[in-house]
Amino acid sequence: MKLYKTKEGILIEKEENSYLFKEQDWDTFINDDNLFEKLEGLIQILQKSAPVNVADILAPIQNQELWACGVTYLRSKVGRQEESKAAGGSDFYAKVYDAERPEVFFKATAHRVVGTGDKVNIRKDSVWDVPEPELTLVVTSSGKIVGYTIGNDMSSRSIEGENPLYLPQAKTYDGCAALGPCVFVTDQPIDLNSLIQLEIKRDQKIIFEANITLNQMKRSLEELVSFVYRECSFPKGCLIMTGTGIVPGSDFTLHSKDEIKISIDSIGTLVNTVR
Ligand code: DO4
Ligand code: MG
Repeated sequence: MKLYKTKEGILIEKEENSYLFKEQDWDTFINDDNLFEKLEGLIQILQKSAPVNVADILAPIQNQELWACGVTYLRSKVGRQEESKAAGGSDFYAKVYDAERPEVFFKATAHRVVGTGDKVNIRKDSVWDVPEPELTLVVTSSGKIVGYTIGNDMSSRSIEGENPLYLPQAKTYDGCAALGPCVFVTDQPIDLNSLIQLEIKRDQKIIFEANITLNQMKRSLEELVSFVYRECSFPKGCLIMTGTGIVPGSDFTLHSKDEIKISIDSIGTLVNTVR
């Protein structure tokens, strides 16, 4: 089942049918360990509605914090080592890839996040920017993964590469993340053979495309949740980006007006343009 946060309310989509649940508080609705069973129950009693209107879709976040994990795929480790060689950061990335404790960092609150169809941002003080396509977990206060969405962890490689201590500036700024289009809710763990695909278009032409399967991730999803939840409570639940396995080559940087499309099997496609 797919769950959309929309301007009209919360829309549940199951196979070809849609059900609109109006005037519902997203925070209360989503922060439910029995979300899948709740949706199964609701579609028995709700009237069918019109299918989701893409222009009405909002980012699936309200008062949840958005956290992110890093260097969870080999490609991310290698890309980061390349960009930080001059700053001597190379060792840190090799160590964190192999360490028991993963890299986790605070990414944003809803205020800095956009939904599908909206504009992501690149910083004016950055000269090297990339999107990072990431499976993103929807986690309740108790630490249960109840859904999956698509995330774009926009990143400044020039700032991050200059000094790894600049990570918060490379990662967190207005328009630094996109989430959506929906939350995929299932009673089974997501299939780790699912493909993440990234396509970037400039002037209607594809200038970069790549894909990777989730099973290339070095760590388990539960492991990442358990580290984010160590000594942190999340009264409204939390969204967790799980890291990128796709890093374009060093000669690539995003431009204003580029279109970024990220697809993950079973979830859908998140589309954004650069402001
Ligand atoms: O250490 C830098 C950030 C890593 C990251 O965001 C990723 O691997 O996805
Ligand atoms: Mg990332």
